[in-house]
Amino acid sequence: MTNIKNIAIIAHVDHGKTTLVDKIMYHCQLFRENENTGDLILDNNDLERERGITITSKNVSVVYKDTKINIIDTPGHADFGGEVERVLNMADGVLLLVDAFEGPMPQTRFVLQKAIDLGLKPCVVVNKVDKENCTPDEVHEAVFDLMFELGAEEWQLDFPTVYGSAKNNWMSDDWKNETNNIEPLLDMVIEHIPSPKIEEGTTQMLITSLDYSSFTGRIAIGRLTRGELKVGQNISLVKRDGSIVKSKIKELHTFEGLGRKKVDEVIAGDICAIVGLEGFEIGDTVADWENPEGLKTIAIDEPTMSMLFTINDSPFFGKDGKYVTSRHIKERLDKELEKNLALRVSETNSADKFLVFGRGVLHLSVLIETMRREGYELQIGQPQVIIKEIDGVKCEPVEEMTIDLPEEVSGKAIEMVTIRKGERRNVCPALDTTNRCLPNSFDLGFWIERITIWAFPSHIRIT
Ligand SMILES: Nc1nc2c(ncn2[C@@H]2O[C@H](COP(=O)(O)OP(=O)(O)OP(=O)(O)O)[C@@H](O)[C@H]2O)c(=O)[nH]1
Ligand SMILES: [Mg+2]
Repeated sequence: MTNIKNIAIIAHVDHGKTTLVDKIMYHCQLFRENENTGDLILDNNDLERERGITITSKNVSVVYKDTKINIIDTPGHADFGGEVERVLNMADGVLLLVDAFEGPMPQTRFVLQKAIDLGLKPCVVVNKVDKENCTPDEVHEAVFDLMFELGAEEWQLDFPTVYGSAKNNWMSDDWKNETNNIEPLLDMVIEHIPSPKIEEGTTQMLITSLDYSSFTGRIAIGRLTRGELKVGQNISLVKRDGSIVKSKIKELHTFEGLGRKKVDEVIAGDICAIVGLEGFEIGDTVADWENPEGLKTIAIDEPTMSMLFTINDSPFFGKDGKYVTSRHIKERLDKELEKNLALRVSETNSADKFLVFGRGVLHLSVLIETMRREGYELQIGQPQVIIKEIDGVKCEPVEEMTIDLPEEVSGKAIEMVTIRKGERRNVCPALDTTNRCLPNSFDLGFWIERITIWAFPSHIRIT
């Protein structure tokens, strides 16, 4: 049996996850010498490439020293945090990337908390040590403090660390000692990430992710924790509510390199994709036909924001797109619901209007832009935050924001934040960083005024 390691790469947005996966793939020779595949290979859809961010998590696998390493590249933006949380269920350990200049950021905390709670082994990568004025040792210490604060157990606090620059293709045990490859990182994975624990018993696979193909329909993805899966096997699907639906496996795939390979059988511990299951949802368990036992199911994020999608009834009707009717829009939204898990759509009292709920402005804007490019024409309303009542108290979603800017212009930023009911959490003059916690309604107006802020002769970054 081949040895398997399942790892997820987690970090705050832009700390270099996808760049690192590129380098791992090159090192493990997924490409021919003369093949020029470019950068950020996994950020493969148009919007990901244009925005330079990862939107959906992706699975790839490489072979290093006779071990198959399944790697899950995750998105760093907070709107997609729920997706990271879900896919962590497929991993036995995480590579936590931290920028050697910025140190741990809000999303580092969020994803690390989830990994610790799931009992995953963390390995730390202090990345971007090529940046000027970076402080890798302090960052390492800050990561330790953060883990301690988040309630990590002793074996998790005893994490190994490598330092390096994913961009410049090197990793090392000591950041002052530059190497010429990323082997120290791969060796760390082999040595410290536990192999999947396989228990005795009948087939069990938690569906943690899904894919969609217009030929075969929805594809269930997860890690086989127990037993085996074979093509043609009859299985039971244990639904979230405990009910059982019988089904059959048409096709099985495991991850190989950048793609998937059709296989006849999957061994426990490996991550696989199943084609042909009827009516499954994320969080269902694929289990034995006769003695089905469900696994603990997983939560799906609730939406935090809504927008009204309407047909274009302005004088510019039909000028921009070719799909313009409410039937077109409804069909497209229904199709999106098949694969976009955090999305909800509700009909309104008008047949031309749909209320679309999502995880944030970025999440919804990605959908709108994708639809526009596909030739849909629609009007959208102002985004509205969703107010939820918890124990009789009205609550609204909050976001954390970090602003980096020189002290002399901080007054204006503080004023803008305060007007929008932002609450100041931390001001850190040494790093020129102002860190605030804001209600979600904040960022709607702020995106517009941000353009004004850009006019300052300084650097401002909103995360
Ligand atoms: N200086 C420097 N820049 C780096 C390094 N690694 C990555 N970058 C740059 O950081 C930017 C973000 O890199 P990505 O790999 O897209 O980051 P990511 O963590 O995948 O981002 P999201 O998926 O959007 O969360 C890119 O412009 C990279 O070129 C590094 O080691 N040093
Ligand atoms: Mg990425």
